[in-house]
Amino acid sequence: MNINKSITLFQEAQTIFPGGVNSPVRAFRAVGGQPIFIERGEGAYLFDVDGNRYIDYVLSWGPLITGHAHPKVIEAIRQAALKGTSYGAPSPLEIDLARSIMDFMPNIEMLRFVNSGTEATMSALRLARAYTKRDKILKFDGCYHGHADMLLVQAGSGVATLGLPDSPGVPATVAADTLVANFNDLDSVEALFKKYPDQIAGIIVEPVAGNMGVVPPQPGFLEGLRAITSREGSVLIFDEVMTGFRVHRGGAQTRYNIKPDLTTLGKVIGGGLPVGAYGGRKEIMQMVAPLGPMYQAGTLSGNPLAMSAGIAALSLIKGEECWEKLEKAADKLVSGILSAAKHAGIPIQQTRVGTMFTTFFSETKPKDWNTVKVADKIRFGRFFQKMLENGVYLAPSQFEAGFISTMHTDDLIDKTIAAVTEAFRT
Ligand code: KE4
Repeated sequence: MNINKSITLFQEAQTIFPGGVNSPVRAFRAVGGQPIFIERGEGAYLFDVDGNRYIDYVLSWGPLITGHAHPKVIEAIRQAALKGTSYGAPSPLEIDLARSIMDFMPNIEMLRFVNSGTEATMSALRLARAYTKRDKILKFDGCYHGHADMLLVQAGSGVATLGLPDSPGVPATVAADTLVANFNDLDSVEALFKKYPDQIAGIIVEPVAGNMGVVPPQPGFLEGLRAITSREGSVLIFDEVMTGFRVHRGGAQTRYNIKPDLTTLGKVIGGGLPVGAYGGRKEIMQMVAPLGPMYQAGTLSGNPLAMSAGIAALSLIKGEECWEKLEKAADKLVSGILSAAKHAGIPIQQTRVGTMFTTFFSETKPKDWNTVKVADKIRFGRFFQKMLENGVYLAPSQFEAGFISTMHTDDLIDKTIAAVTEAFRT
C-alpha cells in the first residue's frame, strides 16, 4: 500500500503542529506512528491522499452516523451557508434542533448549545457546583469527558492512549476537587461520599464507557448512581457526548431507563459540524445566564450552519427502522469478529452497545479501567496495521470505540469480516 504522500505531509505537519496533529489520538502513536492524511470522505468510505480507500469505523470519532457527506446533510449546509454562516443572534434553527433533540431525549427540559463536548461537560459541572454550592466533583477512572482542567484526572481516550494518567498544567488545587471512583463499582462511590459528606456537587459518568474502549454498565450500576445522587443531593450528569444517538435512538438514558439531572451532548447532534449541548431539569438549567447567575457563553453557539447540519442528520435517524438496521449491522459485525477470533485461537473480549463497539486483545472480561488496561496493546497495534492494509480504518487505539453508520451495508460488513479473518490468520 503506497502512503508516500501521507508520509511527506506528516513530516511537514510536524513542523507546524505539536505531534503533527490537531488532536493527539490522531497521531497513531499507539499503533505505529504514521497517520494517514485524508483527501475526502463519502458514505462509509475514507479516501487518503495517495488514493487508497478505507471502510471507516471511526466516523470522526462518532459524529457521522449517516456517513461522510450525506447528500441531505450537505444540501442543508449549502442552503444555510447561502444565507450566511453565523448571526450572533437567535434564529429559528436553534429552536428546531433543540426540539428535535428533546423529542429523542424527553428528560431534557431545557438546554444550551455550545461548540464542543468539552464545553458541554465543563459548563454542566460549573452548573452542578452553582446549583449545589458544593465544590467537589466525582468522575470514573478511564472515563474521558473532554479536556477541561478539572476533568484531566485519570482520564481515558487519548490521555489513556498516551499513558498520561494526569496532565501537567492542571493545578493541584483544581485536581484536588476531582474525586475518582471505579467504573461499575458502587462501593468506591459510596466510600467517597462517606469521606466527603455534603461536599460533592455532582457525578459525571459515561453511562456506557467509550473512552477506555466500550465497557457497558453492569446491572444496577447506573441505578445505584441515581439512588446515591438523589440521596446525597448531588447532580447526576450523564455525559452522552458519545453514547447519545449511538447506544439507542434516545441515548443511554432511554436504553437503561434512568433519568439523569443533566445530560451533555456533542458529536452526532452537529451532523459533522462543531456542536455541543448541555441540558436537563428546568429548575437546574434556570441558573444559567442570563436567566440565572451562572455564566457561560460562546461566539458561535447555535450558529445556523451547524444547526442546519444537526437538524438534517437527526431527521435521517428518526425512524425506528433505521435503528433496527443499525443494531443488525453492528451485531453482524461483532459476531463475525468473535467467530474469526475463535477460529484463529486468538483471545479477545468483544464489547458492543448499540452502534459502538471495541475488540480488546485480552483474556480479562472488561469491567473498568483496571481490567481493560491489561489488554495487549502491541497485538492491537499489529491488528490495526493489518486492517489498514486490508482497507479498513479502525480507531488507532485499544482504548477507543468503533462506530458504524447507516451507510455500512451488509456487503461492507462482510468485507470487513473477511479483512479481520485475514488479519487474525496472519
Ligand atoms: P470534544 O470536546 O472532543 O468535542 O468532546 C469531548 C468528549 C466529551 N465526552 C465524551 C464522552 C467524549 O467521548 C468526548 C470526546 N471523545 C474523543 C474520542 N474518544 C474525541 C476524539 C479526540 O479527542 O480527538
